[in-house]
Amino acid sequence: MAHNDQIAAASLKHPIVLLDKGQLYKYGTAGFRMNADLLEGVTFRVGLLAALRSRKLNSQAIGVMITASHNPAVDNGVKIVDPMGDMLEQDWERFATALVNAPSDEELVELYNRLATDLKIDLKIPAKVIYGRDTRPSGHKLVTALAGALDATSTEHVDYKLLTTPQLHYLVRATNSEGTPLSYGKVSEVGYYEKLASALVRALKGKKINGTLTVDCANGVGGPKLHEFLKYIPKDKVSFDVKVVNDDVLRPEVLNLDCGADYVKTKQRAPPNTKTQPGARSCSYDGDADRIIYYWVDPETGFFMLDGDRISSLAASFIGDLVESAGLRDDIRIGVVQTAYANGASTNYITQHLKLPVTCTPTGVKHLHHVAQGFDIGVYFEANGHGTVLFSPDALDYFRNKAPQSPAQKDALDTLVALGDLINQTVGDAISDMLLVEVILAHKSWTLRDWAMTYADLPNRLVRVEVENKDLFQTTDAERRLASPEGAQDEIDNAVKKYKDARSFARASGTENACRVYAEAATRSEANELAERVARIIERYGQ
Ligand code: G16
Repeated sequence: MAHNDQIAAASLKHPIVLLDKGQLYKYGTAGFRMNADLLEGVTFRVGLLAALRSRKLNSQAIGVMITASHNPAVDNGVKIVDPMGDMLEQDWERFATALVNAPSDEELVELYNRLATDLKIDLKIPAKVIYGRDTRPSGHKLVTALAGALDATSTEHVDYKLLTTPQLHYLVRATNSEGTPLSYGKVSEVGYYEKLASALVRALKGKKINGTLTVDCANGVGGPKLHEFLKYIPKDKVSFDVKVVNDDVLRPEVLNLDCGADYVKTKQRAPPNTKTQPGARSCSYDGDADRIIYYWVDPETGFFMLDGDRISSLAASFIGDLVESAGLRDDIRIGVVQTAYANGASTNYITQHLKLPVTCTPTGVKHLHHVAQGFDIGVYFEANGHGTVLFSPDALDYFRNKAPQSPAQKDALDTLVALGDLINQTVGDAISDMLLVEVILAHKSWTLRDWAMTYADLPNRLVRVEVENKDLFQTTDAERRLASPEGAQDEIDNAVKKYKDARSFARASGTENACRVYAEAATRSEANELAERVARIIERYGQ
């Protein structure tokens, strides 16, 4: 059978590390993610699957991103991107898991061939994989392992080197749609910048972006990429004053260290090393620039955060108003997708004030993205700042081709078309989401304080709990309840009953070796107390 000897020989160079105590590698919330020392063999095997996937999908390009995003610098990760820039189809995650856990090179080759047969894949047709990595030094070694798998399977491959995760998603879609009526943009990093810059001008329609925006790039790949993007904004048309901070990619150990979106969201404070004017607009990206959180700090109010829920409701409200102004309220279905981490106040605001339906899915943008695709306009954000807005091809067609009945309708339709280009349609994208927020604030002439006035968050707290075996914790009801271990959910329910307007849940993280506990309640001290109580319950059951 084709490639057997090559795969076996290459696999010897990138051996899999067998995990202790018979544990298995798992394709988690965002692919395989762990200490980089364990990932060389994993990445090699992911390369084999990417090659199979490309051949299964008639030689379309498949993406592979090497990143551990918000995790510490010693970790890394690898995930597969499908042809339209979406995350790998979930059915295929088990094939990835099976290949990665094959105990020997012989069994790996055998499984590779069995998958090809079972999935009716013609191993003789061409295959193409494109890939990129974040700034982690371990990325070099993992890229070599990946290329080894692609060479062994005669797969054409393109190494885009350093990229943000959303840039890789963009490039995958652009590659596969090139030359078709649905072309997503030029197939290059420059194409990505040009597309966003041009859409920014069109979406702003001459409105002014006020003040300075400080952007904390988590010392990750977002730093150099944001600097690069800013060069493409036409200065004669848009004045956008950006101060980039935490953009040190030369010292790997500072990646995500006391900065970045995950730090800001979980600690509920600004990165200690960034000094801004009181009340000035700031935002933080995460390590691979697919998440964003806004905030300000001033002596009067202290720290105030505008997270993914806020971006979601801001975007849904603005886009809803545009659809109304375009006279399309009865034609376009807008929906919002959240996870259990969404603040209860945001869900109420969206359902009761904006009158839009909200669906709750398990954590992981792959779940939210899928549900959002069911609407004409699907707005999805996780509270941690990861999300985007999807416009269906029909909706975009409609906005482009509907004959406006008035100048106001034309304005609204033009802005909707521009937003369709400005917003990364493949995955959450910190740069693109930042531009979306800036455009909306400019249109509304809003400061962050005006934005914050739309509703009051319920005080909440997120706690990370290290346990002996996180796999004991299985959830149900979109992760809002624990199905096992038995008795744990009853104890959580009893704890929640003690507090006013309270809610809490626990789940195993799919990217870290830990459980996460979320709690919200009427007051900050109650939310903190409840989170601590539930964390103790999880600690006890996780032993
Ligand atoms: C990834 C996923 C997100 C998820 C986050 C945390 O983000 O893409 O959808 O919210 O992990 O997941 P978990 O709670 O399972 O650890 P990132 O930015 O780290 O790639």
